[in-house]
Amino acid sequence: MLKMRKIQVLFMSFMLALSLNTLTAQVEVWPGDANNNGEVTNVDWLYLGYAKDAMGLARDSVFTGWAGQNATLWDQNFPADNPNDSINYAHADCDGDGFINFNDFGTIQLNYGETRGNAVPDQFGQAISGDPELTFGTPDTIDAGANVILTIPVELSGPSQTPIDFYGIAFSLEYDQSIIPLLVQDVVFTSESEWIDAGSPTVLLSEDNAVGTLDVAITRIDQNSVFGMGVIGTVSLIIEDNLFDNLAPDTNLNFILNKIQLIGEDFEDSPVFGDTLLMNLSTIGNTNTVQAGIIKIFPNPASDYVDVVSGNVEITQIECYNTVGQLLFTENISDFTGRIELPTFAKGTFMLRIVTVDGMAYIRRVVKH
Ligand SMILES: [Ca+2]
Ligand SMILES: [Ca+2]
Repeated sequence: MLKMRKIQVLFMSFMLALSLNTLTAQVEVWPGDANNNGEVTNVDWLYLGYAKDAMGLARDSVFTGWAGQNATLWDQNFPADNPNDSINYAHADCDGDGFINFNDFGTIQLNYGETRGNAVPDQFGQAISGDPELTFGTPDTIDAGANVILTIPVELSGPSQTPIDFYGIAFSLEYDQSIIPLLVQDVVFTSESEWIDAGSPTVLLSEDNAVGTLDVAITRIDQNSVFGMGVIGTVSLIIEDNLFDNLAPDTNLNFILNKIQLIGEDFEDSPVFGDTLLMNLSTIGNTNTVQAGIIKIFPNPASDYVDVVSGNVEITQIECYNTVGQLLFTENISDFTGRIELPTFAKGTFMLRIVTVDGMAYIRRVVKH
């Protein structure tokens, strides 16, 4: 009888262990939250890049809505300093089909910015002397006419300009949301570097104009990092017609690079110094080819013609471009005023590049209606 009781206890213990084991093999996955911190951000993009092409158990249904999904743990975990903190690959299979591929990157874009209860925001290490830095390069001149664009390179380098081990990077570009909406187009980031060789499908951009933030993530997907340094992309601003008329000349246009997470071959993230770029509109005007408020055009919008009037310097030439930068015509003028006839033009927006005798050029946008 006693022996029977013992066998019963043993059997129940076995069943309990079995059910516990089954329980621990299950996990709740929120589609897009690849690092399981409760929010979908550009950092999740790095986890997908690292785990790209891995395979495991599919969930019962392929579902990408923002709701917790039951999943079975995969065999693989992301590397972590403390094994207890390691995150299972099941979280990176955002759509639950058993493969980590570009569809999962799409799920991050779908659910970007979503949060669930008990979210623990992504952590960004504090850089100290000797850590890599992400910096703004020198803004390029405004190339009047063909492309009325201000470009700012973004560069990544190790301490004292040494190469770094690069697999992926996530960062945020912050700007003054009260000024940027005055530009024709929003802030654009283009990843165009050969040394990181990330390829366009692996670049995430998510802009939030309300708070003035552009989140960027770039990751390789081949499980091999590269050693290098240099430009990783370019921030571009397309300047609004009368930005220089509407804003005080001493207005500052500021950009900040922060919330940076850089990972290398071993998935270890290293703290990275960010950067701040303070640009003064008057500086942009002086160092480039645009100055504030000296040239006026009217009427604008226009139907038949536009008059261009210079306050104190003679106009020598007016060039007219369409919005993709094609030169439509050039008018030679030797006067303080000039008239541009528009009757043969289709309705739309045109850019005028007005050159004055002192060699300056001024950009004005004209709308034909
Ligand atoms: Ca996350
Ligand atoms: Ca998947």
